[in-house]
Amino acid sequence: MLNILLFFPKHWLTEFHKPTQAPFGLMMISHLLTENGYKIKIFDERLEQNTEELLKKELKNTDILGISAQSGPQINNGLKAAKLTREINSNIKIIWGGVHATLLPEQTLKNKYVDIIVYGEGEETFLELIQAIDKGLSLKNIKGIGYKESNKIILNEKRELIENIDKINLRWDLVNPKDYIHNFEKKKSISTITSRGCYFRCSFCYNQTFFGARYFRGFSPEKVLEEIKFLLDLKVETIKFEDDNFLVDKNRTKEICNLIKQEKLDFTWSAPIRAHYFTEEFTKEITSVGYKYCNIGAESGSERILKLMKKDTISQHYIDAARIAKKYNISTSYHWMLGYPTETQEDINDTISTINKIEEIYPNSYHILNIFTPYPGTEAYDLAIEHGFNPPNNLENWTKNFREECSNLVYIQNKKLLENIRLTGILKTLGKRPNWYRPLFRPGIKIFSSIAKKRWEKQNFNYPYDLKLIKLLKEKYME
Ligand code: B12
Ligand code: SF4
Repeated sequence: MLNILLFFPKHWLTEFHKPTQAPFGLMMISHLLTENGYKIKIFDERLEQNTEELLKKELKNTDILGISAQSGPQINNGLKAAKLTREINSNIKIIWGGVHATLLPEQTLKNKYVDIIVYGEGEETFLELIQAIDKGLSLKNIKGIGYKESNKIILNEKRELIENIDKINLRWDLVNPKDYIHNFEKKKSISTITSRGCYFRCSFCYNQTFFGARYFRGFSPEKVLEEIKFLLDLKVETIKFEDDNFLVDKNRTKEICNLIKQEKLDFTWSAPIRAHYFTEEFTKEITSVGYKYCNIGAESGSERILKLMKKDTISQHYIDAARIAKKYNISTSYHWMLGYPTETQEDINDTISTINKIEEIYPNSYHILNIFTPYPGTEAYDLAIEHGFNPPNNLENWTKNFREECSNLVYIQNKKLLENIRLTGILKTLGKRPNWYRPLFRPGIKIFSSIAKKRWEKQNFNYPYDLKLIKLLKEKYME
């Protein structure tokens, strides 16, 4: 039987806190293989200090190296591991999977450190692939993979999505769950994931390509309850549901809430929510069983941009959500995007003024601002290209931290101003939750945050000496 090593690369050069999410994708693709007798080891680079030494040791007993990566720095770290593997033993097959390989399969395959890619859902494909390699069979008929034959790239047919995802288990036994328990708002917390897809159709979201727009499958409420009980047995107080849209199916949510009530489980939990889901009735239901923290993907305060994004929300939803969130004492983070193609100063002003209105109602709300990043496989990516964005043309060039890299986003008129608004907004919010960060960073956060608050109030985003200093520190210590 083959020995399989699954590698989960770091997301950043400097990890400011320990990983808060386990490598769920790798834990899930391991299930069917483990059931079929294969030995799997998961190597989470984020937990290790010396990847090279440890990897060298592990590779001695490895036949297959699986690498998971989303677009961005994870690819860089994945490539480093692949290169090392090649140097040590060129017989080890290097298989890439995950969001990036799924969205850009051919371009990924072109890289010399990629032998095979698995695109789309990995569970059934990976099992079939490993069985074929094990038995020396042809890869020709395996759906959902791409490979090379005499330097030619072959992309097999797409695989259908798994109908009943209850047959997949999140294999916590292949990692040490304690590695992923972390402090969140002074409580012992852990993250999990219980569904795939979403009923909505946002233009910038990978869901449209990965699962198809408006398509959602969740673990059954009973299976979700089993997962919750397992996690609570680890003595955590808070569970974070990392699903794209855990609450999207209101009936499923209600059933889960009922089961939590029946079992009298006492814990707090978090999940992203769409602002218009914050109705009195629904909020009462979820908060009665511990819903306490939420992220709202607000994106913009401009109705024009929201429409263009196919967000199916209006800025008033965000303001109304603030009232409800405050009433039910839900710790709420709004996430905003600046620099969407065609965005004007007027649109930016609408975003700033929506944030101000929300903060007036709910001063404790958090606001995270980002520069819009065109990720492949989305409508927004095509729109960005239409407006002059020149996407990376090989795997190596997808390794930058695109989130902060606006140098190639040519359609943005005033990059400096946007970056200053973004950083000011974030710093202002960081001051509301200093305990999220390691003690070493806290005094700095306090000082920079109070300067940012003043800057935001005066709408003074020019001459940002404080921001320049932060940039310098970041360049020195972070990727
Ligand atoms: C948790 C999460 C994070 C966590 C940690 C990531 C983690 N543990 O994986 C953190 C907070 C760090 C994070 C950060 C960011 N994230 Co994020 N994140 C997620 C989220 C919500 C869940 C990831 C997950 O575990 N999914 C569940 C598993 C089962 O799915 P999966 O990993 O895709 O695995 C399946 C297949 O891909 C495949 N597979 C995966 N790996 C492998 C490997 C092999 C060998 C094989 C065979 C198969 C295979 O099989 C699996 C089972 O079917 C996803 C959305 C989502 N639902 O996936 C976004 C997502 C991955 N994130 C995204 C983004 C954009 C970001 C940020 C840029 C956000 C931001 N603005 O800061 C940063 C970038 C970080 C960085 N520097 O790289 C995008 C990525 C788009 C892209 N093209 O890559 C996603 C898809 C969200 C979205 N709506 O678009 N994220
Ligand atoms: S609501 Fe969230 S998960 Fe659903 S399509 Fe929009 S961004 Fe994607």
